[in-house]
Amino acid sequence: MIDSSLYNQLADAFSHFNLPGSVCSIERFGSGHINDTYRVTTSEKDLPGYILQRINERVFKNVHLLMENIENVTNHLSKKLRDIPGNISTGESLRLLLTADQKPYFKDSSGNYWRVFLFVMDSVIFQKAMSSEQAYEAGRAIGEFQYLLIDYHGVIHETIPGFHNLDKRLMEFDQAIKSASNKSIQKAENEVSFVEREKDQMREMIADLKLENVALRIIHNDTKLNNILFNKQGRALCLIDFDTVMKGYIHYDFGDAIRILANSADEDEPDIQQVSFNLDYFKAFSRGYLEQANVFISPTEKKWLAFSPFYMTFIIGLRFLTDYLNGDTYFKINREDHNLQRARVQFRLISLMEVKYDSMREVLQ
Ligand code: ADP
Ligand code: GN1
Ligand code: MG
Repeated sequence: MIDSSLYNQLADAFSHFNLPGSVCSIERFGSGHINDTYRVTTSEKDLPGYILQRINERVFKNVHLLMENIENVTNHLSKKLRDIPGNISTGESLRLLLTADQKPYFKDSSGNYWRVFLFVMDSVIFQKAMSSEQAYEAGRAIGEFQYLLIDYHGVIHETIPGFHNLDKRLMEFDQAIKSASNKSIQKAENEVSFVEREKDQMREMIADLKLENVALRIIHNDTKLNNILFNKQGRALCLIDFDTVMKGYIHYDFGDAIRILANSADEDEPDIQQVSFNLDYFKAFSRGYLEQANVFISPTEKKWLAFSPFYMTFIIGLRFLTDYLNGDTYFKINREDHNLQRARVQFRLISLMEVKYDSMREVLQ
């Protein structure tokens, strides 16, 4: 429930975007781990409503540069989708709305930053994949997103430095171990050992991509399933959550999507016996992705696709574990040990993927 003081704050922030009609409802929306997200409906019944977000400033230190990225990328995508005829795409893209004075965000008197997107009409999201068709659609949407940004030559700021950099994440982890309580270290004993055991083999992918001079591309960097909107017929409409659109290896997007899609359990399932790796969804996703990416992907990039889910699942598991040891300062949590449970699921998934690795490589050959 939203209390009246928060409601007034939200309604006030929203009013600075000068949108038609009067506000009918404001509700918390979605289950992102970072920003505070609300759905706003208005008296304009023909419009699908809006997404109002308070941007997480602890995570995004420079909101101005963050929003410059989002404005540039959303403009580029809309233009491309207008210019490219038919069948490649559903034609949808995330649309950022400007304030009355044409700014991409509003800063209120308490220093909170707000932004508004058009609610994508008739869109739905999923926390978990329900079918191979859906996995295929997710792959297609992510491949298309990367493809549409190939000819983006504008500025892209690094909104979170070293976002998927393993050395940086391991340094943060070492730091967290030093300052963590004995109790949390004890509880996380198995997970801490897992990191120590696996970390060296995780370095190989990036080392080879660097050695082979594989170019960085503009990618999404946070391709979990609930950052993809679908229509009610099951077709992927577009990607959302552009906060981390930055330069990176395409493997980050491929691997992160598999981390969620091919796991039959939730990202934070408390019973790790529920975790299993769905090779059919991996296959379907790969097919959808490569249908788009085949036009730009290089042989070296392709060689590492099958490994990328290991890398990304490890990096994100490591971040959950680090946050747990730090006392949960980064990801939103709903219960005690939530971040530890999230880390456990990731590490369990890695062990299950190890068994399927040969089949994963075969799929991509
Ligand atoms: P976070 O960074 O916290 O994950 P997101 O930008 O991903 O925030 O938004 C949270 C949720 O809000 C999404 O998972 C999705 O359900 C919903 N959402 C965000 N933008 C839109 C949009 N333009 N149209 C419809 N739903 C949206
Ligand atoms: C966060 O914002 P959201 O919930 O889409 C996080 C991702 C993690 C993900 C794990 C900016 O994504 O990096 O992979 O949680 N986003 C940021 O679920 O840190
Ligand atoms: Mg999100």
